[in-house]
Amino acid sequence: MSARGLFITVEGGEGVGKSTNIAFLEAQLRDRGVDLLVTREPGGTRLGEELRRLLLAVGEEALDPMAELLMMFAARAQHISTRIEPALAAGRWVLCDRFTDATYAYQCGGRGLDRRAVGTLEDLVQGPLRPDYTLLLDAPASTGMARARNRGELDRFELEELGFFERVRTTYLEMAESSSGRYHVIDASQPLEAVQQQLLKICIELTACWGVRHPQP
Ligand code: Z5A
Repeated sequence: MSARGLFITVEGGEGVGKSTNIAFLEAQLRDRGVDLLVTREPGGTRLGEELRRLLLAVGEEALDPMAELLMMFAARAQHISTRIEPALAAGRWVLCDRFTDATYAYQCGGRGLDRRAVGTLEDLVQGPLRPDYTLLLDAPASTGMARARNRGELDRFELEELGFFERVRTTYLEMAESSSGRYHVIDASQPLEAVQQQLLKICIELTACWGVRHPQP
């Protein structure tokens, strides 16, 4: 039986560079022989992608924050049972663009929902599953918003005001502060080359510390 894989999540406010840097991390980890599943939340499965479409759509009916929270966890339940757990159990590493820390940041920090409600759903849906390692790409909310707005049409979250994204950032930084070593915070307001130099160091350290299990032929 293969050893369990490493579960890495990448977090941050909008436009901090998650997609750009996940592509970089993926290439670096694969180059070092890591058998990797790259995925995202909300999404990663057919159901999850369908829920993502509904969550990001700018509709006529405002989405109730509790409905939004439950949709995030419905997508997560499907994602964990059909993709994340099987990959980790087979010894593959999982690199996930956002996970439950995003729920604490957006639904609790941003929308003001009770952390205990999220904690209850987290235990119910995930059991003991938690990320092993979390990279937080941190930048002032205004920097991320400006980058995202340069890309064109805005989704339902991207239409939120600056204060919403400032609360999201504060919540992420509080989680990083109180997490015992799981978080690694990177200053994502630096030029991309400087961000990626730090990511490269992390890839080297992670593959050295955790060992790389090559896929079975
Ligand atoms: N959400 C939630 O509420 N609760 C949850 O539990 C979960 C999610 C899981 C969709 O997520 C929404 O779901 C999200 C939170 C919510 N909404 N928001 N906001 P998403 O991750 O798909 O959405 P996003 O945060 O908006 O991601 P994004 O817009 O794709 O941004 P990004 O991936 O972080 O950035 P990027 O596309 O890589 O970079 C943006 C631009 O900046 C691009 O032109 C880059 O070339 C440029 N860039 C990147 N890095 C740099 C640096 N260092 N310097 C200069 N320019 C840079």
